[in-house]
Amino acid sequence: MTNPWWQSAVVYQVYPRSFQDSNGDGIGDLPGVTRRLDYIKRLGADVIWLNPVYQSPGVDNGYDISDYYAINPEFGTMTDFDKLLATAHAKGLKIMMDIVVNHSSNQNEWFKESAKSRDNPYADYYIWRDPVDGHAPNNWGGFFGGSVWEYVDSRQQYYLHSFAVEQPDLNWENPKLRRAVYDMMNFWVKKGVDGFRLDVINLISKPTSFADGQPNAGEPYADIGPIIANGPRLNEFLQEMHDQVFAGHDLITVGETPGASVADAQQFAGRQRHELNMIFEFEHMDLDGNADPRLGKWNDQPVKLVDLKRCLTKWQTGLHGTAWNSLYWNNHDQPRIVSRFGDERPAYRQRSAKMLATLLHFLQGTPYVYQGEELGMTNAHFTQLSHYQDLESVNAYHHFVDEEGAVSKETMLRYLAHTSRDNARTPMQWTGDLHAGFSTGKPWLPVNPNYERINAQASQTTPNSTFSFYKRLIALRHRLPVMTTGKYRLLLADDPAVYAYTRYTDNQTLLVICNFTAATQTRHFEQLPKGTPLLISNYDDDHGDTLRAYEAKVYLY
Ligand code: ISL
Ligand code: CA
Repeated sequence: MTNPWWQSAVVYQVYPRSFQDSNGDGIGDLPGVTRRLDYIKRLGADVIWLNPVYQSPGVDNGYDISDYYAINPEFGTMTDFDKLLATAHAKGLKIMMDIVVNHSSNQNEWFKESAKSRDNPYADYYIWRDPVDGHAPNNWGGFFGGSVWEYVDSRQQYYLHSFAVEQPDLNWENPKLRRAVYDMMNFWVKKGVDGFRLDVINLISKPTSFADGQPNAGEPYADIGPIIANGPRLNEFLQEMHDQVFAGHDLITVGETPGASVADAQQFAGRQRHELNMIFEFEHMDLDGNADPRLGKWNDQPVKLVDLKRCLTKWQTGLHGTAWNSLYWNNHDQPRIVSRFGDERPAYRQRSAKMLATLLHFLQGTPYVYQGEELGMTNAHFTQLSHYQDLESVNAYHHFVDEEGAVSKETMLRYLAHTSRDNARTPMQWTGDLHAGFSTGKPWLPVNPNYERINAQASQTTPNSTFSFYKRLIALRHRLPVMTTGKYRLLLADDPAVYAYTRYTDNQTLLVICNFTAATQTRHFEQLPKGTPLLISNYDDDHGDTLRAYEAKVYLY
């Protein structure tokens, strides 16, 4: 069986708002992306995942869509989109759209109609419930804080919103809604897009019972995430979507599935299941959660290497031969990996960024590179709440500091600096010039002051840069089938400092060795045949059993 193309492809994620501004309004846009396609091509990526570019009031930076058939004027016009797609295709780059169909914006015509009355053609496009004893129907709490229920006078009912109040959940039980979603997706397929990233797609099938959940101690609401994830009709809906949209097209499809287990992935992204090609799971991103369950993701703790090994190993072995995963350290929702699992001190930043890249790119799955990761871009280090724009961060601060007093102001600012989504969203650092070459105007989110040192121009003119290292890793994936197909075996499972593994087929082995510390380590790998040359390393030479600070090296034999 030959492997589908997307198994040996590399995806580059573009967050259009922060990538390249073309008209000086401080907001990245589609002509900006088009202008930078050669950069992505030079890196060697095959596919671009474009975060949502549809018309949106921007409450959640585009994840609140008011018109699925229109481009956000801040980003340009449909003509600009068509031009981007055509130019990308001419350069051999594919474009993957971000589709958000668990919810829409409350400014979407569908919702405006739905809210008017209980009997109009859109009445059942959203999830409406009667009040219970004059209150919200249950105690579910949303991803961005507060109750998931919002009362609307015109219907005298509540609607459900898993995320912000302005993001009402669509009612997938309604076949008319599903038809409308597939029609919309087919509109984009007809345009010639090459695939979809499906936002929180494992939340679309809601449970049959809307009974109260169990809140964490001291919290008024029960976290809706686990309650609505992997609902009873999810596989049916995904297979229907496959039949109605994907079938007969050679698309790349990835489902964002927070909370998914290995067994879930074997369904959504299983061979011959006709659902999705692959998923984004979050287990390795959730390893550094706060010990206090109320605080969830908000923390400032480093991850323990043995936990990371256990987690990645479970997925590598669990999915081998049965399903396909995506590989990522970063996206627009996560802090920068070099600040999180690496070491951003100037002496170690590039070294550790390359080490992390090595570890990830030799695993089985489709690698995703988030804009700026290939430069070793770091966290933003914002020091005041006013620096943040992300509603999740701002809501969490108000909730934990002002409402609950769960943590002090200083602690919460430290948590935000470590974890906030805005760490990933500061503008792309292109040059050492004003606003990092991102815009001639004032950027919508401050540029990281380290742009004078860390930028694409500097990275591309230095032979040993993080950029050129990513370029080499991507080229290797295209050249060596063992990176796509090889089996995975973890070595040194309990070692707290060194992550080592092999990938192997019947006649080839890759040995990957990564020192996760700034200290020198000594490890002996007896399986390595004497004299085997390095395939790739973040140092110029090989010191054998001695591993220098953040050293990463790979052998092929
Ligand atoms: O951001 C998160 C972790 O900090 C997640 O809880 C995130 O909200 C979840 O993974 C869903 O993310 C996606 O849908 C959200 C949107 O805000 C995110 O940007 C998007 O990636 C709602 O559409
Ligand atoms: Ca602009």
